[in-house]
Amino acid sequence: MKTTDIMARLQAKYPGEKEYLQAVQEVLESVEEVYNQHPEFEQAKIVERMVEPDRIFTFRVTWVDDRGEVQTNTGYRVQFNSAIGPYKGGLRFHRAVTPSMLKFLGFEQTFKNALTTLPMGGAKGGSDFDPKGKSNEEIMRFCQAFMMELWQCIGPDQDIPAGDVGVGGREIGYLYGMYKKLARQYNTGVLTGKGGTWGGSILRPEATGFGALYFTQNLLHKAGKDIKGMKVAVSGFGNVAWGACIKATELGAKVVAISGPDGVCHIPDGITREMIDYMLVMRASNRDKVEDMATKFPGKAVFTPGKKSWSVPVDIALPCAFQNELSEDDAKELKANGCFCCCEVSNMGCQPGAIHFFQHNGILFAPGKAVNAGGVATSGLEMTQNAEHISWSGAEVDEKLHFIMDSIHEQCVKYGTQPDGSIDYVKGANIAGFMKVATAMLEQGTI
Ligand code: 2IT
Repeated sequence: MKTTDIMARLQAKYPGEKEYLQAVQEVLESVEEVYNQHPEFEQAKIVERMVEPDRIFTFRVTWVDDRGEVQTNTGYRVQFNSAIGPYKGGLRFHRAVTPSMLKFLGFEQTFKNALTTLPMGGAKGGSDFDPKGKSNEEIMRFCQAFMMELWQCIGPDQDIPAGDVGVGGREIGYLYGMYKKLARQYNTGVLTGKGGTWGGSILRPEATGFGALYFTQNLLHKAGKDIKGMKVAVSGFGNVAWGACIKATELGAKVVAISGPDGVCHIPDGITREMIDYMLVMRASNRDKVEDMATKFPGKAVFTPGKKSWSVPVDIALPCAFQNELSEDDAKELKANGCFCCCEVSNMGCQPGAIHFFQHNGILFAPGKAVNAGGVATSGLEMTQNAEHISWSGAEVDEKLHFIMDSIHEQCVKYGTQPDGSIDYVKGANIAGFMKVATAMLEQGTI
């Protein structure tokens, strides 16, 4: 396999699918050497098969807004790979959603899910619906209209969606309500991220952020450091940023920045529990403005429009928002301000130039598919609880999550340790996930 040849073919076939091509390139570069040591992979054309989704459902979603006007959006479900289990992955509602974005996310999800140690294949879905400024009733009507098409594609042993950007507990509730009505199936395991009284796992909302901090702790320990007393910059103020702020603060770090599309909030004394709770109110408002934090906590949070969290001097950067949110220039600014570690919590949050800069300038870096895998791992734990018709305590879920994050870190170390003793977490995560999926595909024959 030659990465350049495969990329040239994919670029010609899918011109303009920027995010998808970026994600594939990163994985292929990482695994090329190992792949070429396995002629049986080459013979079975594993890579050529693995970069193509199994199937993509595309559908029209029509709904009526609060003014009585008819609105039309496009919905998708990309079922990427089922080699190690049923399709699993979130739904993203965001105005910029395209097939390229969902293909990149589905591709990444396949390797991430393999890293969790649980039997889940990879998928992603969503819509170009923009939740910004929408009322609760509009959100409900959209979710119902979306499920009118999606329900035929999913099932608890087939494809299990969850949340992602723009889809949280409220949306999962509306989606599940409509699923039941259409499918007349009452197995709650068809979706994860549910409410606590109807099959949701304790700790699922916190899991992505908590898992990310467990991973960060492992990475720091391996490098002989501790998170206690560190200054941390987080981006975004959604579900993932929220969980990361809770755990970082609990572990003794100081979160001094959060951000939104409108700018950054600098919090010199560190985020408080009251402020963390307010992030939930901000998300539920659908205003998409981090400035609201500064309005609510004057003097404690200082808003600067048009700036990112990466402009605030910190020890550790945690991108928690969107793909490509951290550029090479941002990486340089972080380093100039003393940052020594970046754990990517968002999916593909760092641009390739930023990763390259981190890796060649002594900054510890770990990729999203390893760092944020605690979210989908806890979804997997939710599926187990649903299948057994039981519910575990928070302590039990947390212990399992912690164990899974430790194991993901170990896999990265196993496959990513370089001859000079340093750890390439990008390579480690990609090779570990790839080997598992490739081996399963090989064993299941040419399908
Ligand atoms: O990117 C992700 O891993 C998620 N949005 C969570 C997916 C899931 O199925 O819980």
